[in-house]
Amino acid sequence: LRELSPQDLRAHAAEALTRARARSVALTDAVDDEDLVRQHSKLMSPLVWDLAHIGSQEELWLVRDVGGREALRPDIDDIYDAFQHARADRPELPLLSPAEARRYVREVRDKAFDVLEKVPLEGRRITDSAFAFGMITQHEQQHDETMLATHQLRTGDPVLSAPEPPRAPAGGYPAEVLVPGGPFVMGTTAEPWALDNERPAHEVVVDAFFLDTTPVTCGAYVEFLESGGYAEERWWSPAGWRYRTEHGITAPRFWKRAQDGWWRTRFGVHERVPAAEPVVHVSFHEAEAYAAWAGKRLPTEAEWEKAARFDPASGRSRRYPWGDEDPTAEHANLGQRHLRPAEAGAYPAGASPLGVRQLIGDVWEWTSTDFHGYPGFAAFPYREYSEVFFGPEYKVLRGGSFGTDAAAVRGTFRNWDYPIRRQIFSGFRCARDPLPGEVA
Ligand code: AVJ
Ligand code: FE
Repeated sequence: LRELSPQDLRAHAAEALTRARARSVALTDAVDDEDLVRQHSKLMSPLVWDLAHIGSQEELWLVRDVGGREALRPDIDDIYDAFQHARADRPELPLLSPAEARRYVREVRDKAFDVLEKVPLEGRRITDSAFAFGMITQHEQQHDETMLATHQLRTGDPVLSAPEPPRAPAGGYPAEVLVPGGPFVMGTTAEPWALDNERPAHEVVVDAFFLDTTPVTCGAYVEFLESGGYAEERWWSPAGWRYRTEHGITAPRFWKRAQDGWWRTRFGVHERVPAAEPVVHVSFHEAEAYAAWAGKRLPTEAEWEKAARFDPASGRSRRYPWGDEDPTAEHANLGQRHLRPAEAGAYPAGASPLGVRQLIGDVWEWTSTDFHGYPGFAAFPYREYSEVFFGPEYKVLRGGSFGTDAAAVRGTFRNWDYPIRRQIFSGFRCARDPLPGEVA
């Protein structure tokens, strides 16, 4: 990783903040004020809460903490503290109006840019001044993905549009590849914007395993459905079966069976379920049941990261499947450039050395691993960022989705959620152990 000068760090931070804001503005300008203050689902905040919360975190960390400046709106700290109020309760709070929220985030941003120009800037460690700008950029981009999920939950005519993602090129590639056993370096110490839970780099030994070269498609998932997968307890874990039964789950979220096959709604568009596209909006339990039905299993988090980062030629862990270069539009479906996953097999330029595709972008991928800190974990900047979520209730997801920005995902990035959640852009791919005698 090259060392940036303070001037380059400033330019990079300013560009990343500006790009995040363009997305926040697009997502909140797409709907009217009534829509902004409405709660579209108990699982989500009103969009206007996300907007002002983005400003509030920026005020706390960049303006007050890094800049040492006076508070703009100390009176609203509590309202926009995610740990004080559950999402379901946020519509009842005395929120800033859409106009006030827009003005507030603009005022905070002006001050943050002033701080960026004036503070001495250093760059590589999590405790460096530059990290706070990276953290706040990623925070805004994470809320942009959350707001996109809220858009998916709203009803009414479509308000968002984007070009179609690239098709998968013709040409054969294997359905699965063998990832060699042995040690690799998991996590990172050197990646400047890596969050606390991605640190530190540490060696992990993984046994040889097979991994699917693409995420599981809607077409494959329909076979599971049509063969009665949701009616057969044997494919489901006890917790998964309880969840399926209690919630009356019969298909991925947003899917409906019609006379002529499966349909779904996607950002207000009613469309046929596309067979070639990775399945999205499935819970961990559904992913696990599908894998059992297919005679496979979900990868562990370490297996996923080894497949995404390990270069067998050098023995080194890379930043991304394709190398150390930041993602471009050729590598991965990221950044809300498209409002859907690309067909399985797309983005050949983003494949790993072993030929695993679409590890970054398209859909978040459920792993079988509970969310825990790595050996030597140190909470930064506060325990609520990730440490308070460590434990068996949360499963790790990897790789980012079409809704995730390049600034907010990398080979080491870790997302987490409850195994029942599926309003997020979640899919999966399968792994399996080698058969006896299959691996030398
Ligand atoms: C990493 C996506 C689980 O949305 O709860 C946003 C990101 N943290 N604000 C979340 C986050 C604080 C977080 N996830
Ligand atoms: Fe937040």
